[in-house]
Amino acid sequence: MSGFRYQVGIVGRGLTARRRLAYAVRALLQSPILVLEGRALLGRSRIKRPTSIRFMNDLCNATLGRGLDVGNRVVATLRKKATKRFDSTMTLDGGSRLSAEFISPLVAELRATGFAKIPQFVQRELAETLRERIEALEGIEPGGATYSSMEDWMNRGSMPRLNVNRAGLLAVTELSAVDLTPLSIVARQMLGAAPDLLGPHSWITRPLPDMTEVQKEDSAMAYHCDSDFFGFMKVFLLLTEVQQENGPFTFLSGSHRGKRHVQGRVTDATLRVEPRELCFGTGSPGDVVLAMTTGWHKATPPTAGHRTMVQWLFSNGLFGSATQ
Ligand SMILES: O=C(O)CCC(=O)C(=O)O
Repeated sequence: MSGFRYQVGIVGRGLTARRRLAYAVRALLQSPILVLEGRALLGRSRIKRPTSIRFMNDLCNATLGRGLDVGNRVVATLRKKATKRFDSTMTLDGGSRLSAEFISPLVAELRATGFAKIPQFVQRELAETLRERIEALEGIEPGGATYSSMEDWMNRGSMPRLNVNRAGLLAVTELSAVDLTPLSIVARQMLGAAPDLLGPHSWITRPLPDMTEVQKEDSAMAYHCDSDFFGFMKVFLLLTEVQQENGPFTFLSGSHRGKRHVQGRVTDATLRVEPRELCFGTGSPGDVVLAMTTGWHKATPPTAGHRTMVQWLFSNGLFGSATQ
């Protein structure tokens, strides 16, 4: 894959053949967890053992990501019945968001680049209401400091990211007005299986002068690849105007298909990405960004304003991350 120069750039971060072998051995030793967490694997319950995610990371590191792709196909086969049930309840409806004309181009774009946008998936008015409600909620910085609202964080906070309190978020009744059905059909096509829905989560990002590499890493503003589940797709709903200066979600086009690893986060210089290879989650309140975040991605460090988003995740089974 000649376009993936950045793979050369990351050699030397420790993923030598010997390190990969060590990850493979540890993954093998942990593999009984697949049976112990069989119900989660099939999407019938949440995981009970938090070490599941370590197994996923080890597998991903050992196989440069390919193990997740193979695992996804195996899980899809095991979940055939659930997928049949899902397919029988979803009827494509010509001319609407549930039509093949809406779904197919999105799936094609996601397969090719790992990234797609849907303008005005949610009406602007609803997005603005959601923003108002969410920015008034309590939140927590990656370091653990808590704030009563976005305004409080803006005045006293020390990090560029605030995670909105989940209990508060679940009480935002307007969120249930967001119909995710068309996105679940896209996810079904991308994952090859009936999707499980996780979320919502929400966070706010803002500029911080002289941000350190550690602050960037802790705030998802350094490149990384996710390995939450064998197969998954993330959905981001923009609630603010997001232009380049507001720190859009950034995705390295096509990197969901390439070799990758999950060992930590890397700087822009280490990854050696050309600007033309990047897709940006810019847009307006109500726009949706879809991304296969097994590929390289981050939030661009913002220089102006702030960005508020809601995220959902569609997974193939529930083995892996303990995320709600
Ligand atoms: O906030 C962002 O744009 C990045 C989010 C991210 O890295 C993730 O959801 O894995």
